[in-house]
Amino acid sequence: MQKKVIRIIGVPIDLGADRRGVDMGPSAIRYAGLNARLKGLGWKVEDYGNLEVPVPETRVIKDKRLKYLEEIVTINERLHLIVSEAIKEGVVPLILGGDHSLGIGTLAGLALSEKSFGLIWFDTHGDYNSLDTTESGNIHGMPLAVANGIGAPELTSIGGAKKKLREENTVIIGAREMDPQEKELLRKSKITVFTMRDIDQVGMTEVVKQGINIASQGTDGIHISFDLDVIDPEEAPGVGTPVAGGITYREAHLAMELLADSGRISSMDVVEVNPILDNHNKTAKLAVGLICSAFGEQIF
Ligand code: HAR
Ligand code: MN
Ligand code: MN
Ligand code: MN
Repeated sequence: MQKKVIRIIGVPIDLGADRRGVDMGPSAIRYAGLNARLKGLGWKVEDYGNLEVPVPETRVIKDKRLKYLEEIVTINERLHLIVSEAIKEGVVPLILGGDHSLGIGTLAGLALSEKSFGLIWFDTHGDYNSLDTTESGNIHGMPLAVANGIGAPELTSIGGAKKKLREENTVIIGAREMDPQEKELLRKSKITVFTMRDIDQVGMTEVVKQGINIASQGTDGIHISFDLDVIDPEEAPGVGTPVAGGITYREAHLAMELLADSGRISSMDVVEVNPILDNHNKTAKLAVGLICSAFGEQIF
């Protein structure tokens, strides 16, 4: 990877999730030493600070099937412009969440540029709920579907009417919990899903190699959307929605190291860090380690 500029964009949003606390994620990740570590790797780091996000107590939920829709639209409208500007300038956007609803803005921003991107979505969840399949009404369970043109028009139209991802270049890694109807919807797509079972059976190396291959066909780069809840809660307790049986600390690092080796990473989201549930900022520190591995840090 050619080392140049990483632009950090904090999005302290928890309006897309029920459990409060992921709004503190960007602060926890910076506190864990992100900027200095990246600089130490030879990157020029531009920190754009955080987007302004309203506090839930100042707002009302208007539609229980799409909680805080208007606020989430406003934030993602702003985010997508910032991301597309970064890509146009040739810098690497690194978006710190916040809940995964920010993926809507990131992917819309990437789609605005003239380049095409493959997508690797590390997550316990499919984040592929539509208006009809969601059981929670939480928008952080929807971003991948929205990017694929499925969902509330207010969300799918951010950045224009077209689809924001190429299904055949999109991969989910680490899935282990999906809503029944969400699963059906995802099966109808051309998105490749590597579940925990696949990782158990063939190993992380093989899964990531295949993932990189799928995400690279005919694309200019790969966007990584990394939801910390993909990691086992023993090692990443500070996440919005912990689910047992996740990938290990080492598997997560290996995945980032292999992606770094590919030289194809062009942007990254790191989401769902919840400092309230964390143990002395352990999960944020892990997030920083993973970001650094993705951006070139090597053990030896
Ligand atoms: N599928 C559930 C829902 O729609 C849970 C989604 C949880 N999402 C995240 N992001 N934590 O992956 O509400
Ligand atoms: Mn908040
Ligand atoms: Mn997610
Ligand atoms: Mn998740």
